[in-house]
Amino acid sequence: MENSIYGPYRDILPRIKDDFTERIRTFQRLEKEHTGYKICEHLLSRVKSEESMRQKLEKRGLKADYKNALTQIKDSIGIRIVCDFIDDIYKNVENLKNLSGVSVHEEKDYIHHAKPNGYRSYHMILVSEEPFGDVYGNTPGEFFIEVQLRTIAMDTWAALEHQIKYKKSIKNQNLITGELKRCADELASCDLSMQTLRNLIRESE
Ligand code: 0O2
Repeated sequence: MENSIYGPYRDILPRIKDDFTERIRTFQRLEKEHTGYKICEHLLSRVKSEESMRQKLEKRGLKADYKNALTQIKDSIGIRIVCDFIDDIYKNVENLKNLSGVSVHEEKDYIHHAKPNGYRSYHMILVSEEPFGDVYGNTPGEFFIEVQLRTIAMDTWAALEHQIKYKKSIKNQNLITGELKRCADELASCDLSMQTLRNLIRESE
């Protein structure tokens, strides 16, 4: 425990992650029951690995301790919601905002405002009230949770781009980056077409 970057929170963070994930799965289940449509294709969650957290703290020039890991870095708990359609992303966002004891610390809409490299996703940093003491000594405590929401197409693109970003020795970087951007734009166009098709199918039902 003493060696963990998360100190006394090492075993608490996975519990918060699991409880919060269950709350998401619950509103997604209710949505399906009410409308007949699923709003999530799949969901992933993780506590940031010790190594990644230490690297991130070092990169930011911060002391490697659990207080910084839980307050200065806001993605110690990360959840990714992958959806079939763009509208489903915004339905999940709405539901997340309606959860009790949860507030939005930051949100970035990289779907309407894609990154220059073509990256698209909806990012939220949430603050969740939890039945554990936080680093400030408050109980219930407040804990950051990062939620990334994407379509399957956006997720596929991000996975490939992530691989390339970390392969520093790759040849033809510029060509690959340019082609990736083109793919991102084409996938975004497909996402829009798929959304339109779904709307048409629903209207005709
Ligand atoms: P990892 O290893 O995936 O967790 P911050 O998280 O505050 O350091 P920033 O830039 O302020 O970073 O936040 P932003 O833009 O919301 O990005 C946070 C996360 O989104 C990243 O986490 C990535 O997971 C993902 N992301 C953002 N931009 C890109 C991109 O261009 N390509 C891909 N594939 N993923 C991206 P980390 O901590 O960088 O990495």
